[in-house]
Amino acid sequence: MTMSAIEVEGPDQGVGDFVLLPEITMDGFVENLKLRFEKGRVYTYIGEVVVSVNPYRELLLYRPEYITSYKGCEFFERPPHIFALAEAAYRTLKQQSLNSCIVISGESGSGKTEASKIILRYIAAVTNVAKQAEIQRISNILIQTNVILEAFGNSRTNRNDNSSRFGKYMDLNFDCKFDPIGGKIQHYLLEKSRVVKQQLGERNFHSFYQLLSNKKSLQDYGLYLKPENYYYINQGQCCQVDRIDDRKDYQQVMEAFNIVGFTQDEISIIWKIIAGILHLGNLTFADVDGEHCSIVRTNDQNDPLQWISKLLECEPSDISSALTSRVVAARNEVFQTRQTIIRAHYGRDALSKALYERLFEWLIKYINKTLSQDDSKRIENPCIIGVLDIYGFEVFENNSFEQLCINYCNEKLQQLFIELVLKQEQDEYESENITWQHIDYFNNKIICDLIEQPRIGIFAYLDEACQIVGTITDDMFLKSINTAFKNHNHYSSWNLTPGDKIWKNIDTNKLFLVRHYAGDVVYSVDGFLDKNRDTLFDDFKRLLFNSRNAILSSMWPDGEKSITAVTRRPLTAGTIFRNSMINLSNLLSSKQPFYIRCIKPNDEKSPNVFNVTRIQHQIGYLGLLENVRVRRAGFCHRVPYDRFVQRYKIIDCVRANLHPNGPFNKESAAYICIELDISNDVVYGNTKLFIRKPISLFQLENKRTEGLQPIITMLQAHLRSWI
Ligand code: AD9
Ligand code: MG
Repeated sequence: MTMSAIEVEGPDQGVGDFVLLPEITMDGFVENLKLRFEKGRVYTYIGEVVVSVNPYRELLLYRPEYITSYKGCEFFERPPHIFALAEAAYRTLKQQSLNSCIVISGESGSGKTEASKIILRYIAAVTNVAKQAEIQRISNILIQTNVILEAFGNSRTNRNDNSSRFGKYMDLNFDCKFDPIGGKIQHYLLEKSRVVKQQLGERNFHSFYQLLSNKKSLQDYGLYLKPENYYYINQGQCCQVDRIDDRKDYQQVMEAFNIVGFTQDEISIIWKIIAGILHLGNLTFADVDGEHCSIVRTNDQNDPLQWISKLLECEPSDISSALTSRVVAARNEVFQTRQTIIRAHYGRDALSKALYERLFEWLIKYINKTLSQDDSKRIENPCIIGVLDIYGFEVFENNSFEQLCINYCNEKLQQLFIELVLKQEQDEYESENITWQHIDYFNNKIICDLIEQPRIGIFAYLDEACQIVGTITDDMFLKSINTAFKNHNHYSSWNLTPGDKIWKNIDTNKLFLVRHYAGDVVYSVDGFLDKNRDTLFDDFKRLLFNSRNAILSSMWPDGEKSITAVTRRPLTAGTIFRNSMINLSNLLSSKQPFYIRCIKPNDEKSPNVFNVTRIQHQIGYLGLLENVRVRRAGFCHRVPYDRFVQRYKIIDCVRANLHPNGPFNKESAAYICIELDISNDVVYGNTKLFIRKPISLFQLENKRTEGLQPIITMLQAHLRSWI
């Protein structure tokens, strides 16, 4: 393949930028997207925003020759591609010394995580010029960290076989020569409830199945049963998934551990914790007298308690008492209370979730240490490209606290998109001294407020319920928000139809609905208070801090404190998440943003289905039509003078007003516009030329193609002779 074959994008491929559509209608938008999707052109621009449709098949678009072809190019000089956006972010850093961020949004399964990996690979490849060894090390670690984090933070859901169950923001740091020198990963709310519970058709985190696929080591972990026999991974009834090769993935994770630099001891305890959790799931309790319970022992090679003790390096008696009793301190007195069987099961699940969460946090901390800059060469203010890959908007049969957080997070990103895209346009028109006309579109701030506002948002009501001493229940919390938001346009209590108390196997007395920007979601309030409080009994913290395994013990430093020490009430999960989202918004708005808007073409994960209704819905809620309109409201295209003249000089060179070597300035641009008779449709800004109507851009492009046609024909003939 030659470069020319990569560059050529003919008229039958649809328009590469939606602003070039003759009319902005939903039908026209969808038709163009479909045409391009069918031709394997999954990227299309709206100005500098990349719209990406998940191809659900391997495309040849990411091969090294493509990387070379986009390297050093301006956004509009090549057919639309995610590489062009990565290049633009990198060039912003190099040419304008501005930190940039790439925000990838779209619903679950639309291709965000894949996009983030493609970007990472591109940046690793184009920056890999000098200082090979160190750059290679950093790039490699960055790429390998994804393998590890996906194994431990992703899972199969009913929407996506590899769904991110945590949010990830990655800072890539560059030195003054713009070579990568390190990075940092920030994570957001891991969906830890999945460790103990999965809906039908869904799996636990990949790591569990990967461990079980490695038959060689199962004896070391006492994992003699078939995967279907472990309670923590069998509830979804889909331990095996056609499109997932757990065994191969296990090998890759092991390789990644080695590349990132984990020691044998560290790798060993990671898998021991995973195995320990599997055993915990199979540990059951027997009722003693209605108030007390004891652990059921099997006295065979599968006895869970024996294996938990061996793997976590804790005494069986300590594990047993942490699970079946509670040590409480009151007025400097310490006493032990016994747990009921229900409380013991609850405690077991809480312990498993916490073990997994702490392991995940430890992995991130470890990776960050490896990615951090070498102290001897530390740069105070490195240049940064941030990449945000977060869980997409999702609606399941049963939606709980986690879905509210995930969907709220998507609301925040949508709001940021609205503010930044609008702001950018305004700023640009202002700095270029141009007047423009405002376009209205739906602002989802009202939904963000509904959820996040201090004192009067859903999270605030939830916190209030959690703080009340005494037995306040999920239902009471529901009542309070039903009253508070009864007149809110984006909230509704679930209206019961008499005789229809059960809906999709969910108790309808526990439901509320939020009208999100991307659609209505019915949440079940069941477990909200518990998940928000997120308390973990000190007994477990002490148990694991006292593990003989130093690495595991280091994950539980808070287990060291004395039983009688008074601690402040920790922040709730909802408040921590809300604060982290507000910080994330501020962080992103302090950088030059680049957007990728991902679209899921169908729910069957098929490369051949273009579901128009589903796609229209996504175009609608992502605000893409409005995006095009805003982009075209004033001007459909803007370009620095030098770039404009470079691209279109061929039009005027024929008349020899312009010399091929410039000058590439405002005057030369004016020559071209006069030549094409589009002067009335352009405005000359301080540094850029602004074009009002797409037709003028068409004209420019057509004339350019006419000028280039002889060259393209020659190249194509050359290519044919090659093949
Ligand atoms: V979620 O919000 O984490 O549930 P994502 O991240 O938006 O979701 P993901 O990137 O995981 O979706 O993509 C889903 C699947 O689509 C992948 O596992 C691939 O099988 C497929 N995919 C996505 N993008 C591409 C691509 N550029 N080329 C080929 C792709 N396949
Ligand atoms: Mg993802």
